Amino acid sequence: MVKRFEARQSAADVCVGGRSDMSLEGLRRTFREHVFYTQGRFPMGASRNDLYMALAYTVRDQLLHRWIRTVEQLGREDIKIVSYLSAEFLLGPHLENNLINLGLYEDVRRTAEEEGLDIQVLFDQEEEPGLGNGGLGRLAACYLDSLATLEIPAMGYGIRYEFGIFDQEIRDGWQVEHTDQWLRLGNPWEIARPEITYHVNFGGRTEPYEDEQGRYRVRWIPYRTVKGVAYDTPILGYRVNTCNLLRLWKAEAVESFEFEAFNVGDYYGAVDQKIYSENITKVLYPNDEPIQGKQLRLEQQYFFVSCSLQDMVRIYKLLGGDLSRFSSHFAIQLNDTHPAIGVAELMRLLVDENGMDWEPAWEVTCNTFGYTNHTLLPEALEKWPVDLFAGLFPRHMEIIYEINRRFLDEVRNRFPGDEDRVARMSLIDESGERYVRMAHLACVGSHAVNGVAELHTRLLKEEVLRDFYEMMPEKFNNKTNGVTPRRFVVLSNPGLSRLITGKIGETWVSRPEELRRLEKFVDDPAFREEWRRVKLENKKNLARLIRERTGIEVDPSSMFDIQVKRLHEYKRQHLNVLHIIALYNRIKQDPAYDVCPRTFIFGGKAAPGYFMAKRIIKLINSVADVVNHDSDVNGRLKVVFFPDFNVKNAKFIYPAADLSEQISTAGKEASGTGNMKFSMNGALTIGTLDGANVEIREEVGAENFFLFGLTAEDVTSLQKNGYQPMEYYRSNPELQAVIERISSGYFSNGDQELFSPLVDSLLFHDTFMLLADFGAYMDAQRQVEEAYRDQERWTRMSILNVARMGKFSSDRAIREYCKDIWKVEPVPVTLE
Ligand code: GP0
Repeated sequence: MVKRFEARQSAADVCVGGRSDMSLEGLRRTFREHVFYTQGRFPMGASRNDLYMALAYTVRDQLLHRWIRTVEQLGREDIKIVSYLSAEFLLGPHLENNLINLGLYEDVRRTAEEEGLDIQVLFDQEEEPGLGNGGLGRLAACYLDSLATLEIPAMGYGIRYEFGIFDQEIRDGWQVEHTDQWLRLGNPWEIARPEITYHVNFGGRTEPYEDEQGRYRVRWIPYRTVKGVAYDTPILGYRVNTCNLLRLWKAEAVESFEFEAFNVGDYYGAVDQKIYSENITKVLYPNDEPIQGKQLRLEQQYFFVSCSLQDMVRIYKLLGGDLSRFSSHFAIQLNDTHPAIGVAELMRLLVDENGMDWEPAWEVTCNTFGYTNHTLLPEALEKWPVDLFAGLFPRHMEIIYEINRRFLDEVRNRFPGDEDRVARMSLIDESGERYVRMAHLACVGSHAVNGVAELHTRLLKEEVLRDFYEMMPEKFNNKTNGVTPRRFVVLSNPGLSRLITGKIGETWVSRPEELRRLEKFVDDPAFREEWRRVKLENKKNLARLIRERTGIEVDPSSMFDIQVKRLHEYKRQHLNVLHIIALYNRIKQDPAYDVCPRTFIFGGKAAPGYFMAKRIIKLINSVADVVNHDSDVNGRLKVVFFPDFNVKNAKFIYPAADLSEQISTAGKEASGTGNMKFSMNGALTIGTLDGANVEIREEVGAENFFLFGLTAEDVTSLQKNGYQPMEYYRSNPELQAVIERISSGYFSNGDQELFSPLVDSLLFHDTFMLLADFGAYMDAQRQVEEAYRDQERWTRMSILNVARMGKFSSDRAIREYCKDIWKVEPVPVTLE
C-alpha cells in the first residue's frame, strides 16, 4: 500500500457546502469496487496506479449524472451552444479540480485516509494531459472551466494528441526533451465514443457536375481518407450541475486492413496505411509563436476542424434544424487562426454537401464564427504556401479564391483605386511565393474579431489588422484574458484560500470582485502576520520541491523572484539574467555589499528547434552554477532553473512567489496570463507596460506595481529611427561589466564561444531592446529591494494585489464573450 506522507494543507476547508448525494460509506464502497471490478485487484495487490485509477473512477461516477443531463441539454433545439475550437487544451490534472468543483474534497480525502491512503500521493500519480504549449492552450482550459461554472451550454473541440508537450529534463544545464507518454497507464477521464466518427478527406482533385435541378455544383474526389473518432472528457463547473463536454478527435485508418493489398500479400503495405493515418494525431507541435509550417500540422488543423464541424452539422440536423438557421444554435469561436480553415470547411459543408446557395451559406458562416487573435509578432501570423494548401485541400482552395474574389470586390468598392490596399488585404499573399493568410480568412469569415488585452486590441486595430479595422470597425472588440480562481487560487493555494474565506466568506470563489472586502484588513497587524505565515509556508513547500528536483538548497526567508513561462527572446528571460549578473558583480567588487537575499527561480520549455531559447536555458544554469557556489555570495543569491514547468508544477510555484517577472518588450506580449496567476496569489509584479500588465497595474494601483521600461510607442519610434544597442552599451559601465562577465567565459569554464551568439545578438541587433531597458530595469529592481526590506509595507502591497485582482477571473472574460460575441445565456441543469 501507499506509504502515508505527512498531512499537507488541503483546499478542502475552503470548499464546504455543495455536498453530493454520496455518503462516506457509499464512497468507500464504490472505491473498493473499482479496485476490484475495474482494476482487477485485491486491495493488497493494488499498485499506486491501481489506487489512483479506482479513486478517479469513484470521482468520475459522481460527475456522470450531471454530465449526461448536461449533454441532453445540448440536444435541445431552443438553446444556443458555444463551440470552442482550439488546437490546444492545456487542462492540467483532473482529480483534485473535480473534487473541489464537486465540493467532495474533504469527504474523499477522509475516505482515502480511512483506507490508509494519502490523497496527495494519489494526486501525484495523475499524468497531466499536456495538450498545449503554454498561454493559449491554458487559456482554453480556463475558459472551459468558466463556461461550465457560469452554466453556459458549451463544447470544446480539439485534438487528442497521443503525445502532448514534451517532458523537459535539464542535463548538464541543457534542455533535453522526452516524449510525453500521458496515456501509458490509461486515462480514466475520457470516454471513447467509437460510434461517433467522421471521414476526413485529403488531396485529390475537384470536378464540376450538374445536380438534379440542373445547378452547377462541384465535388471533391479525394486522394485519401482518414477517420476521426471522438473521445469525450467531462468539464464540471464549480458547485453547479453543468458538466460540459470536451470532445477530442483521434485519427484512425478508415479500414485497418487495406484488403486488396492484403490479398496480394502486401501485409506491411496494408499496415502502412494504418500507421500513416494515425500519424495525424500522434504529437503536439511543440512550438508556439511562430508555429512551424509543416504539412502534418496543417493536416492536424483540418482534421480536427472537419470532424468538429461535421459533428455540429449532424447534431443540428438531428434536431430537425434548417441549416439556414445554424448560427442560432452554434456560436463557434476560433482560438487563434489554427482552426481558421473552418471558414472554408463550413462553406463546403453547406454548399457542396447540403446544396445551399453561396450567399445564404456565407451569411450563416459569418454569423457563426468569431475569431480571437493572440499575437502581434509578425512572424507568428500563420500562412501556408498556396501549393501545399491546394495540394491537400483543392476544394477549399477554390472556396477561398471565391471568398477572396467577392471580398476584394467589396474592398475596391469601398476604396476605389487603392490597389495597394487590395494587395495588403487579399487572403492570398502574392508579394513573392504565394501564401494563404489565415488571419485574413478568419477576419473575413467572422462577425467578431477580438484581441486579448486592451493594449493588444488597440495595436491590432492600429497595426496588424489596420486595414480590416478601417473597413469593418464594428467587428473589432477587446476581451481581456482571465484565469480561473478555482485552479489557480483554491486548488493551488489552500492556505491563502482558507485565510481569505475566514475573513470574507467563500463567495469570492465565484465572485472574485468580493476580494475587495479584504482591503479593510490591510492595516490589521494580525491579519498581515497571518498573510506572511501563509506565504512562508508556500515558499517552504516550493523549497522542498526544488531540493527534490534540482538538489539546490534555497532559503525560504529570501525573496522568491520568479519568472516561469515559455522561453522566448521577446519574453526576455535573459534581461532577468543580466540583473542577476549585475548584483553578482557588485558582490564581487565588494563582498560586504548589502544585497537583499533573493532566490531567482526560472522555469519554462524552449521549442526544441529554437537555438537562442536553448542557449538562454544553458546561460541560466551556468550562472546558477557559479553564483550558487561562490563563497563571496555566501548563499545570499541563489539561482534555480526548475525543470519541466507544467500545470502540475505550477501549483507549487505561483503561490510561493514574492515577485513576478513580466518583463517582455512592450508591444510584444499579447496579454500574458501568468502575470494574473502570480498577482492573485499575492506576488508583486515588476513589469513593462505590455499586454494585460497595463490593466493589472490600473487595477492594483500604480503604487503597488513596479513599472519600468519603454512603452510600445517608444519601441516603435526607436525602431524607426534606427535603434543602436551599442549606444546603450557604451554609456553604461555596469552593463559593460555584465556583458564582459558572460563573453569572457566566466560562466562557461573559459569557453568564450558558448554564449557568443547571445552576446552578439544583444550587441549588434537586440531586436527586443534589452540594452535600452537595462538601466530602467535595474532601477526598478532597486525599488523592489527597498520595498521588500520593509515587510509591513510589502505585505500591505501584497494584500492589495489580491484584493484588486477580481477583474482577471476568467468568469468575467467569459461573461463578456457571452454577451458581446456569442449572444448566449446560462441554462441551469437540473438533476430531477
Ligand atoms: C499566443 F500566438 N500565445 C500565440 C501562440 O501561438 N501561443 C500562445 O501561447 C499566448 C500569448 O503569448 C499570451 O500573451 C496570451 O496571453 C495567451 O496566448 C492567451 O491569449 C501569453 O500568455
